[in-house]
Amino acid sequence: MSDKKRTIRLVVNNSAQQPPPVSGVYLVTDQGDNLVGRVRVALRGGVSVLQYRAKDKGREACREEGSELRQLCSSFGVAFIVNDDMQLAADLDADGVHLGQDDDSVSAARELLGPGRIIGKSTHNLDEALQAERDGADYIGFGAMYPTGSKNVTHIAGTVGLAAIRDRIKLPIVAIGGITTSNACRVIDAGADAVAVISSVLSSPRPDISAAELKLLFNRNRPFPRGSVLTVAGSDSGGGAGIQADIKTITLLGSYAASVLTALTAQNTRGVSSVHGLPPSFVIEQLETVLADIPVDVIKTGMLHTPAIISALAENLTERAVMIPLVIDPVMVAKGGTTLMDRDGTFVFIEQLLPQAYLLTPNLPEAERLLGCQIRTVADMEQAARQLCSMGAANVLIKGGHLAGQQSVDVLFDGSECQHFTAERIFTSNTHGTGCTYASAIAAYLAQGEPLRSAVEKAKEFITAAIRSARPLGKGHSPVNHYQAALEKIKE
Ligand code: 3NM
Repeated sequence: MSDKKRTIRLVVNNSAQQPPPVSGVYLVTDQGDNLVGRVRVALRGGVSVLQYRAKDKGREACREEGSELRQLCSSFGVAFIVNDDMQLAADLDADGVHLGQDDDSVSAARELLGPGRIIGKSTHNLDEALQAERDGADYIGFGAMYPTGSKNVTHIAGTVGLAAIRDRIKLPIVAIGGITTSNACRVIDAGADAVAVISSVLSSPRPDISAAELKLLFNRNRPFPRGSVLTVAGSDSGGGAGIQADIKTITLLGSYAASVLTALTAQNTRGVSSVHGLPPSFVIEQLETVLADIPVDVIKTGMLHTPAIISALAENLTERAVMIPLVIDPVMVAKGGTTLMDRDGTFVFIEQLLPQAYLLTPNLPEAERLLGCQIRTVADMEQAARQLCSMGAANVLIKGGHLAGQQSVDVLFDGSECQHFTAERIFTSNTHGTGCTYASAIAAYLAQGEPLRSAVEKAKEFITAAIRSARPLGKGHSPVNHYQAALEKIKE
């Protein structure tokens, strides 16, 4: 494999340090129907290695399916590795082979496959891991982390077992067994370079989303600025909302911020006096120029201004081979009442952009406009979040700031259950930039490898502190206090 190919195939992070040759999301195939179709969707989420594990299939069927998967991996720049069978690996011109303890030796596989191929070995304890290292393997599989329905495992090494061998083993460690988006943080924190998964991605209703969530978690131990967020939004000349609020939030919380402008506003704390939109082609040029060079972990959108910009953005994002998780703040009306997304824009938004959302973050008036119904209670918010999910958003956070009551309750629906995030209600009109800041904080925490619930929880604390500490500025709605809120979060 050439150096160039190796970089494209295996680098899944943006650290200045050289990443290990096997890292990130290592997907192992299952025996279910439509495997190639499900793997294709998963690869869009950001997989770095695919292991073809064909159990109980005839030789010809394996060759046919394996060859389709091999081509798919090549088109995504994903390493293709065959489980157990080094002859099949050679026949399929695979990038490598993964060997069990009872399979062929590393040296036999190296001899058959030739130089530059990746050879992995399953291990379950320190002795096996050290032996694999001495034998010249390129990485080790290590498991099981947790009980699993995908294989009859007899030994649970767990994260404790992983942490115990981590410092003794120089090879990349691919942890395996029962890993999900909920427990993967513990596995990564215990020292895994990659997580091998079957069911949590391939049995997911959204394999792309599950893979993307796992991939983001690998940012959690990177140096600062940790992860990068691209915000696509309008400029607020007053500095309290829009791109300005986004960049302050993302930077103060410790991520890198890039920006694509959609429109310039003449604006202060009292309102928007005019909006000067940018040509959709120039919005896309900014987007393409940034993405061609800067590794972006999360895209956050705010004011998109025109149906043509929404449509051009949606089209560009759908056509990307690997998706970038999208946090969409459906900005529709400015605090002072100016309409920022008209009826046509709303229609295009619902049709084209909303279905691409990893997370949609409407406030109550926005959720009402998107659904054409009234939302009066927390139960209504739950219902609305479910409906917006059924329109295609993977996760929906409906913000309850516009409801009455001593508590401000936000509702997150993740496609299976609702969770509430509650904070004291702060009775103030100093709320300029609240929506932009909250969505940007969630995007930054996601880019830093926080799972969604934790990202929303931390961002809710951040926005609450920013509203509480807002200082009077201008004669209208004063902006929230990004700096003070960030100081409080850093001190925690
Ligand atoms: N090997 P899931 S556990 C193939 O411990 C395999 O060596 C394991 O599937 C080991 O992600 C396992 O669905 C199954 O738990 C992994």
